[in-house]
Amino acid sequence: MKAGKSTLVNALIGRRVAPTAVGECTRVVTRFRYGPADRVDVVCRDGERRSLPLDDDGMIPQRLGVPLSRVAYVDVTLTSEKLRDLTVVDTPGLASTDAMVSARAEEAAGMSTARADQAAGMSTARAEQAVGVSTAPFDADIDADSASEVAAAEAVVYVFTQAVRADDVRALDAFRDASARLASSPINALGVFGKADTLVGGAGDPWPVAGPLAAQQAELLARTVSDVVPVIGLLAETGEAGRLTAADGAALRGLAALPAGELRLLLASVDLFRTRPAPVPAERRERLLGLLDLYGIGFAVAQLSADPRLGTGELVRRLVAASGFPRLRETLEQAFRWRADAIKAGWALGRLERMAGHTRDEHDRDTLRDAVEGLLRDPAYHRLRLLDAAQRVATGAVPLPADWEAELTRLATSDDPRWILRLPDAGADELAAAARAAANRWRVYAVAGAGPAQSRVAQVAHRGFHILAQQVRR
Ligand SMILES: Nc1nc2c(ncn2[C@@H]2O[C@H](COP(=O)(O)OP(=O)(O)OP(=O)(O)O)[C@@H](O)[C@H]2O)c(=O)[nH]1
Ligand SMILES: [Mg+2]
Repeated sequence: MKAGKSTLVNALIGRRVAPTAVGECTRVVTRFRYGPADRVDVVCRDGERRSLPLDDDGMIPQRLGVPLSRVAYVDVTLTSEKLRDLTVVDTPGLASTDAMVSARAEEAAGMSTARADQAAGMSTARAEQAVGVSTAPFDADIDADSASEVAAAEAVVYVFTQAVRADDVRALDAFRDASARLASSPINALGVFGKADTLVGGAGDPWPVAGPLAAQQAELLARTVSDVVPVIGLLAETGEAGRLTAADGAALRGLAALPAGELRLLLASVDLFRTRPAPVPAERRERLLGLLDLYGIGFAVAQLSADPRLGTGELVRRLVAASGFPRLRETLEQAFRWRADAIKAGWALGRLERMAGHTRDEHDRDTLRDAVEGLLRDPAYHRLRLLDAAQRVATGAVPLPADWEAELTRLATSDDPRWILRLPDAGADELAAAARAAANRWRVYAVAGAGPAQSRVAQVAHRGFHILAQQVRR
């Protein structure tokens, strides 16, 4: 909750469309996809659709005009190029167990707010008043709408903050539990350590802490996510959505011209930044806080001090680079995208098989079955089996020795034989020989020593390397 999910969604879309105000909770599942016109449709549980205009700021309106309990999801189509081949789903936050408890206690005491009443049925929204008191960041009861959206997604990005700590076993257990129920695994899920800038006070540099902390979280969550990427979503949103204006740039330049000592005082805390005398009006300062927060302001001012002629466009580029966001987007685009095709193909095949099972007409049924069988024999289909096997191993359901697991994961998640076989400079012959050797090793493993579950996985890996050896030679 409040980890910066909607802010990241806006950065991915390249527009500020999802509400992210401090008090603003995401209360319904919102789907963003490409369309010929900007359009917000509230889709009700009974199938009714109601169109709404975006509000004056170009954002999803606060009031959906339908009681939240009736809303299945909000379907947003945008002309944004970034959505051409990507659909992004924003879900309500997973509330902390403690926050839930205190919210319920509050309700019982008759103190529940109108907002909480409005949100009846959306358990995650009720904890709003109690954010920040959590010791466990994940709620055991993910609301059903979020759960089914996430289960249907080809990739899942979990956004959390420093709440997932090495010593917080309860938090980690809850997280693993949630991930298992959402059918996500390290093969398709990524962790984002959000709001990395808020780790250290004031405008201090968070990266020396954020990097190692994220690495530690990645280790702890190795059975749940493939990696944990630290991100300052706010800087990414401001940059990607083009929110920093020339006037903002001018104000930052004004601050950069201040004596170093004065600047240090100004950037020591949000309060000081708001109240100390400075050549920038209070309103503009407030705006800068909303766009960049203290670390972002400090970063921008430092860039401008070092190079007073720096243009606002270049400044924005540097802010985005400093946000850690490019690494996140690259991972999504490269690692997840082609896997997404394999996963979609798997669903389609599953459906066709079921359809064949239900078809009465004999001729139709045979035609369908022949087609499906033809596809199953295609070496390309083996990729799906590999993904499935790697997924079972990655979640710990089928334990394998670490280096065997790593090899299987590489085979299942890449089509680059040099990377899979860890032979970056090898020629085709050497690669083919290495792939054959790997295939043999897995065959031996499948027959000897391993249990039945391991054996099945090993057979899939064996065939995968066999296919790889053939492909390399071609
Ligand atoms: N300093 C800082 N603030 C951020 C960052 N990302 C988001 N915020 C702020 O944190 C608040 C909550 O962000 P949201 O994106 O709405 O968080 P969320 O996870 O969508 O919240 P819920 O949907 O309510 O669970 C907003 O005021 C954001 O501007 C960040 O990287 N740094
Ligand atoms: Mg949100």
